[in-house]
Amino acid sequence: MSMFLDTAKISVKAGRGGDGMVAFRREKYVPNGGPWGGDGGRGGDVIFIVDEGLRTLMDFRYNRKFKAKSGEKGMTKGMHGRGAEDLYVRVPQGTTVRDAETGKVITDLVEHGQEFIIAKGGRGGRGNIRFATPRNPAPEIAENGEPGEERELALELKILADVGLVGFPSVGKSTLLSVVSAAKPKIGAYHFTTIVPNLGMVRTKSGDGFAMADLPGLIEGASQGVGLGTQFLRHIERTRVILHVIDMSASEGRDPYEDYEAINHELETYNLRLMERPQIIVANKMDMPEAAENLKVFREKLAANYDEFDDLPLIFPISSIAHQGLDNLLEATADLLDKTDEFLLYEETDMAEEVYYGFNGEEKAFEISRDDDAAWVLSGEKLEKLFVMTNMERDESIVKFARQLRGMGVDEALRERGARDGDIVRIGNFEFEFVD
Ligand SMILES: Nc1nc2c(ncn2[C@@H]2O[C@H](COP(=O)(O)OP(=O)(O)OP(=O)(O)O)[C@@H](O)[C@H]2O)c(=O)[nH]1
Ligand SMILES: [Mg+2]
Repeated sequence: MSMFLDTAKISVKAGRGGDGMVAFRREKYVPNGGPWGGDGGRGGDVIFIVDEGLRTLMDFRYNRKFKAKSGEKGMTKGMHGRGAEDLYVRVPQGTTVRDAETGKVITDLVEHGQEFIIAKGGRGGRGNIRFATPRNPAPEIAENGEPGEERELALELKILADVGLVGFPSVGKSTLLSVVSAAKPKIGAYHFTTIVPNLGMVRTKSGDGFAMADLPGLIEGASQGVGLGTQFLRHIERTRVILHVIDMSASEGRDPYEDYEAINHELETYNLRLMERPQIIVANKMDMPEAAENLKVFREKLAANYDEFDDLPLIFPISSIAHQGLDNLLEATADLLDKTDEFLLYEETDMAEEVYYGFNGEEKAFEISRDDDAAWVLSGEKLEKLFVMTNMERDESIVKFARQLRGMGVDEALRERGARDGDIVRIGNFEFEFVD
């Protein structure tokens, strides 16, 4: 995976419910049969499904809009319109879905096969059969279908690497990945050779397997966006173990221990939880002449900064180029992975509280404002939903809608605000007169 696309903005729209039907039974010699119009079918949902075969969000680059089909209209003879099929959208394991506007996390999709209804299809409108009453046996009324939910989403994918290689540029992270896995990352004697993470599958001698990612080099200020900055620190968020790679030969004239502290400082600044992950120190480039002496000094400095009761972090001296010390490092990494639980990325309370169907109690029923021409303007999610579900071409539907408004307390609220008989009331581009 040389290219790695890890964010995508998409829009999803569930199918609209089919409109209910107004129809009457026509029988020979019976001038006015009973109502016979069926309900509309439900609109299709848009459903995310996790597919572990996908590794990137690349597909979403070309395909950003997902729309489920509408339900069919109700039919005569009381037959229901057919419901639309749901639209399944495959996403890679580890996709985080956020509301694009608020940035709130809607869901984290982690398990293969996991499904999540991201946009709920509209319910079908009721046909006129359903409105028949003893007093009105032949109603000319039917509902329009409910609109499908529509949302703008931001998808994020963090590499599902178990182990992340972090360190300054050119310390040998990619070289290490290339000698312990089949990955072929670019290696170079210049900084920021790696600009997108590479993932490799590692198998230890004793048979354990894990995924390792080399990450672009960090530098001081990375957590504030310096260098390749936070966009890559994000990739470490899902790793359970961090291998902190250090150039022990100090080939660039830096001090290995200062490097070690500087990187930890960036991890800490970016997100405290990164420092909760267990770290193994990888002392690389031990094939170089100065390395052994530097390692001795490094150990002393490390010990001096720890209480005698604290466990010192593990240090593994290796040479990626000479393939030395690798087996021990990998076994120790696998052991540490065994002992480390997955990190919950978001606290439960960060999740958006959302209910996916119908009207929910917290929805504000309606709001009243005034236009420049003094007309009263009604808005609000619940009211607007009722409005679009009303067939405004039929008097009976309008009467029903008026009754629903009264039931919601709209009339009373208008009166309180000073509306008078004959004032214009507006919903969208529909107008009617206020009747007191
Ligand atoms: N002597 C020696 N050189 C090494 C060793 N490992 C890597 N190098 C060299 O160090 C340089 C940088 O190696 P990379 O693997 O590209 O380093 P990196 O940490 O991935 O660098 P960035 O991607 O730029 O952050 C290359 O010239 C490597 O050949 C080692 O064990 N010994
Ligand atoms: Mg690299």
